[in-house]
Amino acid sequence: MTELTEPRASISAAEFAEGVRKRLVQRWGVDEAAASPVQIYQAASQLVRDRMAPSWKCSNRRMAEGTTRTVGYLSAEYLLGRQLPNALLDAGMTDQFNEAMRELGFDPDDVIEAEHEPGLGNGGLGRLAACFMDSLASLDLPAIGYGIRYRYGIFEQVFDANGRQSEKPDDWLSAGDAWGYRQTERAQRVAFGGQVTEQGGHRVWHPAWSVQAVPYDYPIPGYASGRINTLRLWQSEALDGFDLQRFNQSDYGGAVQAQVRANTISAILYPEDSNTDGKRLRLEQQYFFVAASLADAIATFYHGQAHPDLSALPDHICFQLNDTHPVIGIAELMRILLDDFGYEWAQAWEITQRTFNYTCHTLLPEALEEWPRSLFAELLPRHMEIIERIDADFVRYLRDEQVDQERIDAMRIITRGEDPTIRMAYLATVGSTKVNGVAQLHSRLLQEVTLRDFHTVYPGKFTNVTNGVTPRRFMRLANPRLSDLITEGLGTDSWVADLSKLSGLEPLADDDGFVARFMHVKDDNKRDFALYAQRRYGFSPDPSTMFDVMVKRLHEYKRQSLKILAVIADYSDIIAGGSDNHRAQPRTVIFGAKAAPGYAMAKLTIQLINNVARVINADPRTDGLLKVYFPANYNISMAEHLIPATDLDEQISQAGKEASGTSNMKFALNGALTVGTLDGANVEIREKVGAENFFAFGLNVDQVHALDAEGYAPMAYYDKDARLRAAIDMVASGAFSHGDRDTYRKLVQDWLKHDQFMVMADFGAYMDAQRRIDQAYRQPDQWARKAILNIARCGSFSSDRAVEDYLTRIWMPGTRR
Ligand code: 8GP
Repeated sequence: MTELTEPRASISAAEFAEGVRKRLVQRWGVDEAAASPVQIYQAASQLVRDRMAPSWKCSNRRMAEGTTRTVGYLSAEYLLGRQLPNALLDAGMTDQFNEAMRELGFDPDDVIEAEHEPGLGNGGLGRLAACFMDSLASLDLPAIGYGIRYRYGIFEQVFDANGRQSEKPDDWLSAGDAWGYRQTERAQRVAFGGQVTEQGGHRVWHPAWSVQAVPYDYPIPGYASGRINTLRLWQSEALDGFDLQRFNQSDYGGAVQAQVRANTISAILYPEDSNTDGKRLRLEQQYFFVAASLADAIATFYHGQAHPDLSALPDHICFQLNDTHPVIGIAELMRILLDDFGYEWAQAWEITQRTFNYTCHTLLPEALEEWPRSLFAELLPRHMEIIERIDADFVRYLRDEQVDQERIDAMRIITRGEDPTIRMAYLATVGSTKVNGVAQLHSRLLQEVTLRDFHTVYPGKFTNVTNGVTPRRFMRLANPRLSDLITEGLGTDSWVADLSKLSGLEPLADDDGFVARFMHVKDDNKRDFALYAQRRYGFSPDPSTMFDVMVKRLHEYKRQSLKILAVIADYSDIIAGGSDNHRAQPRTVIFGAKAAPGYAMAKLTIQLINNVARVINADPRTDGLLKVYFPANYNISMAEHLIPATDLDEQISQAGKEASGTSNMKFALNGALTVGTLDGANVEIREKVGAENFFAFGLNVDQVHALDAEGYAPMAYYDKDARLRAAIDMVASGAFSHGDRDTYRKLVQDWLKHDQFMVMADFGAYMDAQRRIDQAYRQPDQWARKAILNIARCGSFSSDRAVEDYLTRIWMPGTRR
């Protein structure tokens, strides 16, 4: 399949096959003739894992005993994607695996696809965590990722006959866990509730109940580095799981009550939190994994010491807080230092601040977590006291700095008033050494808007690290054809570990032979995707059309509605037999998006997209011109098939709302061109690839602010723009709801009356950009040239570079590697 070289492992295909056979017999008593692809996958994974074990042990020992500061990544999400292909690549066993599978009578792709992808995350932030874990190991840096082993990951999305989203539990462990090692002896007790009393001048917490946090360790192999780091995911279990007495009294429910309660904590990712019970559960989850992780880190670096010198903790490990979910860790470390080890407040605070750093991933005020004080005090009374003291000290500090009272009130960690809340982003900012945003524009806006007052008080705290993506998964594994071509073009495959080498491709953008080969690669990838879509989803996009793709979480700020309105406007033009200017450029528009289960507007948008697709695809007038598909359940595996086949990538959020985006990087590195607003990392991508190789459109941040200030009136755009009117009228008329004019009324009303994210204002510019895109696409070799330049100039969007930036700016400032 691929001609690329890998670090070669000393295993032959025959040995690989034999190893699989042996495990099939040992585990299930079957041979290959009787085995299912899932069993073959399990056996192959076990073999790879077993072969990693010695290096893993060695990396763990080097981490615990070495002098290099370990990175502790604290994240509620890890969107890992399938493990087997990545592990095979890193261990240099892909070829042997492929051959062994064929020898056993299986298609290697079927075995790879038998793995149920662990979807232990929601979106960008969770995938970023997975990319960083990969890069840390590949750069041979000691790191440990901490998170939760959710019993059910991100929900499985299904569409009903009306195109509406519903959610099914993601039972990712149903066939067993091929990669996680249960580590019962490293279990930690995590306590909740109760009271705090004063005893001999000390505050003593008497918790009301506890659970056991049991870790499962997942290997994170580095690419060609030999290092295997650990992702440690905690599972919540009851301390005394089963009450035999109650069972014997026929109270069967009561007998497992503690078990059920404890299991709930790690049951699902992001429980719905519109009510207090949901909120409490989320807070329990956060404290659960953070408390277990801190205790585990101390056990790792101070193994068995009765009087550990925790002033050296930040020299052993620094914790990166991946957004606000783990921020309770700041109060927990304070509690450990004060209560468990008797440190004075000042020293404890100094240690804590040196141990933590915080990454913010959003600009939406509503995404910055706050906890009701009452709930917090009930669940974590001692932590509440600690946060009160942190808040009081902070206020004193601000007064000393002559900050005026109004600003002090605005900055308090605990809000005033009737229902006070704890602002976790503020606690994170005060309690960390460094705070970073995830793209230049985002970091600037954090400093100037979202956390402006904090930036004024602590200017040195703030920095930027632009996100990155791993070239192993998103190029080398997802796009073997392009990878082969790049390797041939550069004469080496060292780019896989050093993506800056892609710049060597730049001259090849003018080489007709190379350009032609690139176009072949893209065509073949599109054909592959068409086959995959046919097999998997039952639709078959025409590879001779432009593949125009928008995949990401469904959120109003990301503006899927802008895209679907443009599609409807084109459709309306087609059926009106209008200007055939754009009709010369046939397109296949592909959406992928999950909406949060409680997010009504997002769900309505999904319903609209599905119904627009239904109507357009059934209308023969669109044949050969326009088709729209929305495969359900977008996830990493779908991304790996779709991104390499994409011609045009849609990154059309309202400027100032998308913190960074990372799919924009994946698409550009796979030779898609971007149509995008000047938002998040789009700005940097455009700078790198050159304005002529990027289709920018729409209002920039300053223009958005100005329009807001002067009073935004979306209706005016509707009145002015016939294309927009045609599209909205069509939705309102019931064209996509079997004639029912009510179905999308909320959406239509919102567009015309409210339109928080200025879809109307950007519509005209967006349509114009699409016409420029049509023009450009009609010169395929010029388009390909632009795509090659995108690849050649995007090497800095590797997560290896991002991790290096974290290293020099945050984790080990002053060091150069
Ligand atoms: C995302 C941002 O939306 C995206 O722009 C960025 O690329 C990515 O983080 C990685 O930095 N943010 C989230 O995923 C996020 O805020 N998730 C919280 C709701 C859980």
